[in-house]
Amino acid sequence: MTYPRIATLTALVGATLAACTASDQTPADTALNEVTFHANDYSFQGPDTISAGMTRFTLVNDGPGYHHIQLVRLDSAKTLADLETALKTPGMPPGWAVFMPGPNSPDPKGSSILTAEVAAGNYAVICVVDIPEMTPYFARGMVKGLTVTAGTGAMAAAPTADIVLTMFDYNFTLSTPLTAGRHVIEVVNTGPQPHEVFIMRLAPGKTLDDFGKWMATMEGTPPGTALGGTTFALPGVKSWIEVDFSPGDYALLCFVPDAKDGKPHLEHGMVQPFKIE
Ligand SMILES: [Cu+2]
Repeated sequence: MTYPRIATLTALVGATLAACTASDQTPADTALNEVTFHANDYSFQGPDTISAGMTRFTLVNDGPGYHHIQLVRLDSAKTLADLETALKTPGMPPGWAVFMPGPNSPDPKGSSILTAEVAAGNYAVICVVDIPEMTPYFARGMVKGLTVTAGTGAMAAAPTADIVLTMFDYNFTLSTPLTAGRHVIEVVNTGPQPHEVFIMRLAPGKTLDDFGKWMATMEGTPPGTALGGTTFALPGVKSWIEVDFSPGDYALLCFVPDAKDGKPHLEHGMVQPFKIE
């Protein structure tokens, strides 16, 4: 089947990105940073400045659309305006725009949580979701600046995960099967391409095909529930997501456009159905 795009980087088809440099060891806050952003059609509300370090992002989706957070570190003294200009150009993104994962989309009126290491620098918080009109929401105003200042000490420890989810070309593997209840999942991209994970739970009797068709219009009752995940992560990057699972049929999906043919990775096999008993 052909899926419409969601959470893709339409402007970045064919991109190959420089290796992540998020681990620049700037001084960080020793406590876990807690940061909340709200998203709606079409803007973000949240802090303008945070401290560097291990940061737990809570994304509250005020809806009505799907929204997520893609962090983009702006190196070389580039600005939000420079990024907005660059994103209008198809093809390889400039090397100064370093894409880092944030919480992927929950359902409207839902929330999703992701923890990641954030280095000092100037960032953009953007939403790349583009359904149903296929215009990425960052082009409609979902771009917010975020200044990350150097902290004062060693960085807080990463969350303790009970499962590791590995993303690679082209699938996902789990260190142990997921079970009902709340899990802290370490998500790592072993590449070579960038990947994301979007977690969805299908409504009873509904299929992924139903979900793909619904995304084309987003009209009527959705055939499933979005449970977050991570947005676009470069090879080598880790993040930690917190997800509650109840019994049902689920899938892990990657919509990142392929470097070779531009098709979403799920069309290359990056779709992993699973069941929670
Ligand atoms: Cu992928």
